[in-house]
Amino acid sequence: MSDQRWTETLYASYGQSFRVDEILFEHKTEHQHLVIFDNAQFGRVMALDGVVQTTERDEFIYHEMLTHVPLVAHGSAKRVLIIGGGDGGILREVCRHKDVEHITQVEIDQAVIDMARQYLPSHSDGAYDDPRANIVIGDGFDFVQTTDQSFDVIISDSTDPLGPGEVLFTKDFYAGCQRCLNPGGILVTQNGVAFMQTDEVANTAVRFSKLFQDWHFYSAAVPTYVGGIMAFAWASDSPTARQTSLTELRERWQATGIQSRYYTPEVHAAAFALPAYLQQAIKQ
Ligand code: AG3
Repeated sequence: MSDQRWTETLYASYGQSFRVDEILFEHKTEHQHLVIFDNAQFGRVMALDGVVQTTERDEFIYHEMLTHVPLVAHGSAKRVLIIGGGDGGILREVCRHKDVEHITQVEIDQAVIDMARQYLPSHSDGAYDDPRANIVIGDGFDFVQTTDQSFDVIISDSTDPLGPGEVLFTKDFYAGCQRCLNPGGILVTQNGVAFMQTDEVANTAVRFSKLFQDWHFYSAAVPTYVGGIMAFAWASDSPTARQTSLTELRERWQATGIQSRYYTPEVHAAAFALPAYLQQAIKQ
């Protein structure tokens, strides 16, 4: 048995460690270090620059919550934009919504898509071949500033705000998203592990409060985004989408016919309840 270990370096004084059972892919340049390895507990793990991006065993929690919460709350989304998300997990979940007619995904790096299709095939699970999916290799920040398309739901599945992912947490990026949201549209973004990265949540709150009529956060615990609950940011000019009643959520979810492993209408409604330390952090 291998005794090689991989340790996350996202935080200076604390980090989870995995036994590396087999390295399947490694790409190391001056700027980037991407690794995919097998681990008995979490299956295949993909890490970028010392940060776990996704694992086979717990990815469903993150991908279901970042997809079904905005889509079910919207209720009639036809056009969806995904920023990042090269592993295909979000695309897979969006494709499960039969009423969605068009999906644009803007991923900066074709290599991430190719690698994920090869080494993490259950993430996209064929979604890259869905005729509704339109894949753009490019910069998500530029896309939202310049596109003449508009969308009902925008999902930002980014890395942490370090390096190339940083622009996807700026006020200008959020303003770009607002620019290409249809009336009643919803933007959701991954916003870091709330306890470990509380400043990220606080910063987004300031930026959203200047732009959107309604904004808030919701959460889910994803084991390999270690340190407690992951925060997802929510922004919309619809004051009501976030307040959709449980009865309505149940009806809509049942109508999709989707079999989920984490998302339920009850989890959806409860996910917007925030612990007091977060309420304080986002208070304007
Ligand atoms: N994107 C979010 C990774 C966040 C990890 N960061 C952390 N633990 N704070 C993952 C891409 C999944 N499609």
